Amino acid sequence: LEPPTGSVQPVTENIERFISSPTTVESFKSEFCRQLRYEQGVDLVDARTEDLYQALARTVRSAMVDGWIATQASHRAAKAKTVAYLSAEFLMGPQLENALLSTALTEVARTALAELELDLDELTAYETEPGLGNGGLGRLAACFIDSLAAKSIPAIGYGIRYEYGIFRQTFVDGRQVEQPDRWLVKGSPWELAQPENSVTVNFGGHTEQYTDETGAPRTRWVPAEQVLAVPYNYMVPGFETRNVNTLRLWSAKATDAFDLQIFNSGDYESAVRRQTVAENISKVLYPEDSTPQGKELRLKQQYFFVAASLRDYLDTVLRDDDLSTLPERVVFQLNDTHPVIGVPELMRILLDERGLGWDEAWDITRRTFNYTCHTLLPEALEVWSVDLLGRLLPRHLEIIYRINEDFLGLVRETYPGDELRVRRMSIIQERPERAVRMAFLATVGSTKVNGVAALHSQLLADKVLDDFSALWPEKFTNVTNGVTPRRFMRLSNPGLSGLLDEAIGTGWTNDLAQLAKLEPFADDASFRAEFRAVKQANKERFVRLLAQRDGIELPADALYDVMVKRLHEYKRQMLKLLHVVTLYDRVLKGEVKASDLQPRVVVFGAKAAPGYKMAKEIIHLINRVAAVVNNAPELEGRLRIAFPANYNVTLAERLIPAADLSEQISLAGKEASGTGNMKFALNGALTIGTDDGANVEIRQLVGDENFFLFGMDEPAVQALEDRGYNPTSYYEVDAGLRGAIDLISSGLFSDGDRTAFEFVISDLLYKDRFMVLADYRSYVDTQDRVEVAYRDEDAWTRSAILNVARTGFFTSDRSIQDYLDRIWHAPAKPIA
Ligand code: F58
Repeated sequence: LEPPTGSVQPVTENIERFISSPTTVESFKSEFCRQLRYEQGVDLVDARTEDLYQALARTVRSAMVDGWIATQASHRAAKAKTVAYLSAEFLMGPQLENALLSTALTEVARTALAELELDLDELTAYETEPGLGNGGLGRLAACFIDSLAAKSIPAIGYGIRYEYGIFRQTFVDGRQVEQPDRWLVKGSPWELAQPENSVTVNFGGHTEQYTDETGAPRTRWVPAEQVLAVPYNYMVPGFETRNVNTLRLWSAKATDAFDLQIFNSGDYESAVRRQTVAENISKVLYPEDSTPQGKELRLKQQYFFVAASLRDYLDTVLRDDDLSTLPERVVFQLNDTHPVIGVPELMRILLDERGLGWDEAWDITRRTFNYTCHTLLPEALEVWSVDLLGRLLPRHLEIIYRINEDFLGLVRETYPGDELRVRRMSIIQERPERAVRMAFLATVGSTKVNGVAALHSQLLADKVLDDFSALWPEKFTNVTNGVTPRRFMRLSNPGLSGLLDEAIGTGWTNDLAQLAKLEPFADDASFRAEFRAVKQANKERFVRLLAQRDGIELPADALYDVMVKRLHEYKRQMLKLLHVVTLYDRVLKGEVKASDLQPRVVVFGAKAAPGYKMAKEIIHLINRVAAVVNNAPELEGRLRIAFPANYNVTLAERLIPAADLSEQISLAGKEASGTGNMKFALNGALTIGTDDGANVEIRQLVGDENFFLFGMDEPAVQALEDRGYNPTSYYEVDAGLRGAIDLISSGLFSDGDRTAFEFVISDLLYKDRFMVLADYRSYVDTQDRVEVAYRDEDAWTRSAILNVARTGFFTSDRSIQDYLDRIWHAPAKPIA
């Protein structure tokens, strides 16, 4: 056989004589019917919705393949510098509409389906989203890969293909009950498995010293266990570019070698058990939002996907290239500390497999990694016990020790005699147990460290990592988060999008700064009326959805007051609930007439980590308050609480466009950034919020008069903490607060049981770590101002329009540009 010669070009031409991707109504119909018949194996007349959806999704997927193949070929040929975004979570949300938008096939698909007497919207609504993330961090990764593609940056997302994503939340008697998220049972039409590109990942065993051919002392890792990492590719199409990037998620499979070994011994049961153990690695997403416990499987997951990703990049993209140029070819972005084990892994590859010396290996490694931190809560900073790490990854532990030794040498040199500082900065903590501080390892092993909003980055440098920023001030930078306007405006809010297109043209979708052109329209009465009509229509759409999805009946004519985010004490859902109970209490006490209340629908959406007791108690309390308030005759239907179960990306896309008021009420200094806050503002909701995370920047941009600020700022929080915080004192002096708390303790929401919510209430009164009671008065007074402001329709709408006009900054396209300018320095490579 002749070896293949010549360029890629003639081959492509040949292939394209035989096949073409569906771009017209006719070819779309034909591909759809082909998919239905030859891939699904059904006839149109017998097809179930599932068959139709699968066929449609595969048809749209096929329209992305040419761009995908061309993108890979072009980037490989150009040896383009690639951004490799390493993230344990990618919370992608539904794919169909986004793929249609990016391929500009929405209308083609609609018409093609209509000609077959099928309805595109019905099939779109049928899709179940892959929930491969917990919340903000995972959703941010999804927005970032969207923007990377839109900006034609060579990029690849690396993560884990969890068999079970974030649990499906249900409520039983008002309590959260978790159901497994079996998103893969019907198969995902969006993935392309590539078992031939599987890589082996090792665990356990020991290390050995030996002398190589040149007589140099070397170390090798002799692992005890192997797992196969099987890649599944997802195409990430860019908006208004032909580029299609890749998201590569790894699935764990037992290796043949170890299967066979046990199988041959006749111990079938243990062969199966061993297989299960291996495949457990990618079985389930950790829903932990609170403290990381000693979770061996979690560390295995982290190493599993990082080792597979590094191997994949080095072997398939770089192939035999000289690794000394690695920092010019790739940048590994660490999305929080979950992938930090990649730092010692790259060191191991360079030292043990490629034979580089320590200094050169360290120089390459440090120049290749960067680290994004997403938290300020000390308990959320990952540590891995030396014991566990040494057992699972003995060679990595040795390397970490050596990194630490060199690093502490530098600290001692810089600060002679300051042993306290050395202990504070050590990558290894000694107490309460010997453990590796992953955030420190990430900081030492990276070129740049960034926080996710201006305030967060400042607090990172001044508090959490202060010793490190003193040593390396130039290492620290900020990149304020952003959200993709394709999904969270264009797709989710077609009404607003149409209005924007007419007013300022269509260019805003990938150049969100253009929203500024909307500013003058805030003073245009007829535009305001149209804007209001869109908001009203969005509420009605949401009301219809909720009736159908949850059987919840709501009025559309009300102020939509929305708090959606993970349930966490620092986010303070309790503060929102105390406000609701206060409104009810005022009516019960006759201080306010129900008929004077501004009709308000309070929407909560929140999942609690399954092991987080307080969060689950708060969910229960919200549901019990809702049950009473929603049926209280005294309120005449003017105050309603809706808590639809299982808040996810799909629901967010319908709910956010309907919101009037966005609740961003974390204790100042605790929310790193928030991204929901951005989505609401961009969809014309006003924010009631603390001076926290990205709220700070939102308020600066929209102006004080278009933002409801309340509560202590971070220095005030710190001062109160230093003085000694006593929550009970607030209860004692504030009658409104006392009224709300006493109402909960009275048993009114718990069938007379006065102890039902003691766990929550006594914590508030005697601990209240997140100072709910301290901010209560300011919050409730500000809510009273909201109510007055909302009644002035024109002024409110004006503010809402200005929120849209002034928040273009929060597109993830801008975040990505900031990463490129400050950290990645990878040029765009649009394909022809
Ligand atoms: C979030 N973190 C921050 N972590 O809380 C939020 O302020 C920020 O806007 C967002 O990241 C994006 O930067 C977050 O979502 C997690 O979900 C972790 C997942 C792994 C277990 C621990 C929580």
